[in-house]
Amino acid sequence: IGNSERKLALSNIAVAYVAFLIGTFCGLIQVFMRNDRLELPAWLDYYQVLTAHGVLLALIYTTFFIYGFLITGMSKSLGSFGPKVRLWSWVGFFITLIGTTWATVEIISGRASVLYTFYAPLKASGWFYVALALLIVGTWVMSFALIGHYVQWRRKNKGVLSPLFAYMTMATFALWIISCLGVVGAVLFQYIPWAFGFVDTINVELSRSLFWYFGHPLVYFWLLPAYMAWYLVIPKLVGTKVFSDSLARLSFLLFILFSIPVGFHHQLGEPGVTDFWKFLQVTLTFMVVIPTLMTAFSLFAVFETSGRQKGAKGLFGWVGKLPWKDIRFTSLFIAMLFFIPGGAGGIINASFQLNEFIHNTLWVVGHFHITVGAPVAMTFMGITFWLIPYLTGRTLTGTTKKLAFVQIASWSIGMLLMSTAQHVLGLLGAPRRTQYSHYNDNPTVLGWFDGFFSNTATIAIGGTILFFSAMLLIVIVLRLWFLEPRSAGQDMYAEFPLAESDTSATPKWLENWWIWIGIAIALIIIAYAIPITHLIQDAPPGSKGFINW
Ligand code: HAS
Repeated sequence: IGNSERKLALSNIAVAYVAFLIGTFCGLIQVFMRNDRLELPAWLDYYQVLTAHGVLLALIYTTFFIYGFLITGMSKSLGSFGPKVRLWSWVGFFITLIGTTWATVEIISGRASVLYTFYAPLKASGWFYVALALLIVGTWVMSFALIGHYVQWRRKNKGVLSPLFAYMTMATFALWIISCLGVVGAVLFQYIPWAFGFVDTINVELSRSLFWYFGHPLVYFWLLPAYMAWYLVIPKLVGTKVFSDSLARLSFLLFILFSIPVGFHHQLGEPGVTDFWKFLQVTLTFMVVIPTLMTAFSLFAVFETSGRQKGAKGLFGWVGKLPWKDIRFTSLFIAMLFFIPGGAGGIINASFQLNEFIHNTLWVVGHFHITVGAPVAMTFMGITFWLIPYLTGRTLTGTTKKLAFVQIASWSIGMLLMSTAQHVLGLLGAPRRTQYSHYNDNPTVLGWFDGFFSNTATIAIGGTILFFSAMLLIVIVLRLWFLEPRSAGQDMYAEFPLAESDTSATPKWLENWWIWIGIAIALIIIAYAIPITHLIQDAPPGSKGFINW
């Protein structure tokens, strides 16, 4: 890929890992505070640290890493960027960086302790919301630059299906751009006027609904790049092709359709939205499970095909033929394993009645650590092991490879301990988003901390192992960036492993974006138009309307 794309991708990855470093440190502070083992200095409080932890890891690490990965893959699969694409990608990167830095300064200085969901009536300084708006605009500029690259390629290759990596990138951007409309609406028309004092009140329920219109697809914005690695990198590593090109494309399309009109499943316990609309969105939530099951089917098919090609016999003989010693593979495989309980937990969350039981408990914290914190984060770690060498021209050698195994193993153990304890404590009723660990010594509550997995000490042990693993990852990143030897020619660790995908049987209509975006918009209107109208019309006096003046 071109030099400019290399620098651009590396710049994104560098910001991602700076955010990762600070964010994981905040995580360490977090687990000890909940365990009542740490007193913070007066200028720092629990919510400041929790906000920094959530924003830096869930929003900033993921976003910058995703762009680093997608920029590299788009350049690899469609060719070098033209001057305009290059220029706008850099412009987008700098806008996102300014937004990010500004938002982080607001959080660290204590002016935005509103958590990553920034629910009203918690109020941050107006500049925090301006910074968030910049962050999103920056990602849009980068996305549109890459969409421009794709459009140019399609003009030059009329009637040809685009390479699978580029297609999946476009689906991810479609999902991202449509979903951001909700949060952009809330930030521009509700939070900014309210936080700067132009209006006195805010329509709280509307702001939450607009947030979750964005917030749920946000989790698939994290997940889809991981799926890209599962669909395209894994078959290459196990020595075979993508199982089915059309299945892969269809599963990404289904995410565009079903990941957005489902935000109410985060608000099942809230007033203001009638059960009918909640039920409709819960039903659509179950539809979004289908593309994941398709992905699991496709990956098992890849594992089995490659195993059989290597002579595996019997029902599970192929397991022994998988390349376990290749850390690029092992890290992704463990990431996928975590998604089995992670996704099962998601189904529990989305079940209307069961949600009452787990909502606002530590269970939800356990859930998102074994979805975004394990399947997504560990896939990004697995990608890091070859993406940085690919971009810096270095390679992954003996010591760093061993460190990478230790890092993945320790992340898995830490996450297993921490998230299991979070799930169990959540079932026992321990609330989320609170610094109080002993709940005023309430006798019923003290019983929560008896067992090994119903104990905040286990969370703290898991969190400490995770922090150790995170620091190891930073060491690996630095070694891959600056210290590892230059790769000599054909080096497997300095390659972008992209599997072949046979498009001969793929129907062309799968790449007619207007049809799919049109259906997605229709579904969004069906699921949201009436309840949002009600939220505006029925708002309590003093908070009527969108902007409330
Ligand atoms: Fe979730 C809350 C429902 C998936 C992240 N979720 C959250 C929050 C986050 C989050 C961050 O319905 C907290 C938000 C907050 O701060 O309040 N979630 C779901 C459902 C799914 C789901 C139905 N979530 C994710 C993913 C996330 C993520 C993915 C991040 C990346 N979630 C909810 C709900 C809430 C929620 C409610 C609100 C709770 C509340 O009340 O507050 C589905 O997408 C899950 C589908 C997945 C499966 C698993 C099948 C998997 C298999 C294995 C996969 C293996 C493959 C490879 C593909 C059904 C079968 C095969 C190879 C191997 C080696 C196995």
